[in-house]
Amino acid sequence: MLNDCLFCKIAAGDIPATIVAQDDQFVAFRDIDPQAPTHLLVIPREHVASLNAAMDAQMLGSMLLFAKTVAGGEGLSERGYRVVVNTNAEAGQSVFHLHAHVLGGRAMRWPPG
Ligand code: DGP
Repeated sequence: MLNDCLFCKIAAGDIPATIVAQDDQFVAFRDIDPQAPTHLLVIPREHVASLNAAMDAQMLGSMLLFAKTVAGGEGLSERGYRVVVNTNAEAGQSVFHLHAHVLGGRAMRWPPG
């Protein structure tokens, strides 16, 4: 755990969040500024700053499976959803603890903004 990391604190339960699923490796919670009717964040409990810093293929694969499971739990499997990993400045990453956005509940446009 990184002492000054917001998402490490959420994973540890030190900062409240609306948690929808968790296991020993990952936590999924509702984004504080939702961009779609369903907007969840999936984070690893382990501190990894961004996708650039992620080297553990098992963790990355399991994180994607976890995102799929929580999307299903939100009823999005059939109608569709989007999983987004913003990485560094031009992608708009604002919290430097790896996270996957799970967005759904409305039609998504392409290309993304
Ligand atoms: P990104 O811009 O990709 O780094 O996404 C960070 C997301 O984190 C952004 O959509 C807003 C969300 N967020 C920031 N602070 C908090 C918080 O304290 N609680 C929750 N639940 N979400 C937060």
